[in-house]
Amino acid sequence: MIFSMKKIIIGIILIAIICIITGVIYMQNNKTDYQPKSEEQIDKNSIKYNGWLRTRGSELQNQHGEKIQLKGLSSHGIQWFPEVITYDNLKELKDNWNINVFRIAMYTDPNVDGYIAHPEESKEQVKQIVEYAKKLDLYVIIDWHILSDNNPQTYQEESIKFFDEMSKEYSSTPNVLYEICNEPNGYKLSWSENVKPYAEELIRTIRRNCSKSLIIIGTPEWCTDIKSAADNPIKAPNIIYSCHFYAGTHKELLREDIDYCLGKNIPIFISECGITNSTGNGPIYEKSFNEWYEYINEKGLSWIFWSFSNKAEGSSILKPEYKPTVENNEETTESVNINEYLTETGEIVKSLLTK
Ligand code: IDC
Repeated sequence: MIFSMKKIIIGIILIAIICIITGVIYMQNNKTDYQPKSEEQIDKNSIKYNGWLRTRGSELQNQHGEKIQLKGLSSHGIQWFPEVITYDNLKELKDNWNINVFRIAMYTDPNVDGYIAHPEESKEQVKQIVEYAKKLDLYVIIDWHILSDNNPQTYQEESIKFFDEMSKEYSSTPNVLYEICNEPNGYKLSWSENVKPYAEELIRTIRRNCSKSLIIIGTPEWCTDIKSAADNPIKAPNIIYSCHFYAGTHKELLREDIDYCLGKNIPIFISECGITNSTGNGPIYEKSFNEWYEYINEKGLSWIFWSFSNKAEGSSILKPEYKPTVENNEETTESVNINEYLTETGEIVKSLLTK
């Protein structure tokens, strides 16, 4: 009797030991590097956190389905003002101006030395800026900046080739967003006949290489005829329509059109806006811009300001005297702080971005 009791107790102890050993081995094998972080430790502005952006209804969301607002600056034409787009300047804009997106305006028109005239050089410039953005954890928009070439179909073949190459190159880079035509315009141009078929073709091209990237679609009338798109939208996921405003030219009526689109679950992205009139020059319309700013934030829209350049015109953020670097001696150059060369426009925009 005593003998069998002993056996039972030894058996129980053995089973307990086996269970403990198995448990320890299981825990070891399932250990991951993931350390749950407290709310403060997660950088909610990082691309690691936000990842591929997407649209749901009229909302722009991060990869977790949380609403996200991008805000940032657009370059001027990279063929004209490339030297101000340095790594140091983008770092300053990210760290101290709180931008989370930078737009690369790559003009297309060969008559203004755009991509069609210099494809290789333009691509190199774009890639360089994308590299900066990757290092700085910034979203970046590759903007096919049509303007005086009115109809995006004019250079559709070149556009397909360009975006095919870019979307292959950046197929696993969530930083990169594609803006397939800056501002379709011209009295003969229509959404249904020209812009929409062009956009559908370009969406197909990009999607073949990258299923997740956000694609920004220009709308007629220099991106103010957003209602045409809302009334005949493209059936494809993760696209967003662009609306552009210039505070001296566009006011309440355009905001009503945006309301119309949002009411129909059409997402809108302000991929370009300015504080002057639509010429990009002349006086500053601060009051009107503030009205826009309030509206944008009330709706949680993403916005990008024109322009991060030192051209002598009202829309520029930097004074023409600004030179990005100074030479200290024959071998070293030092970058110059942009904040010492801000125009009135630059001061206003900085204060809004950092509010
Ligand atoms: C303007 C520039 C100006 C340049 C002109 C033509 O500010 O220096 O001479 O383009 O290339 C847009 C366009 C944008 C314009 C801007 C201001 O997308 O290229 O830049 N604007 O006119 N749409 C509405 C206004």
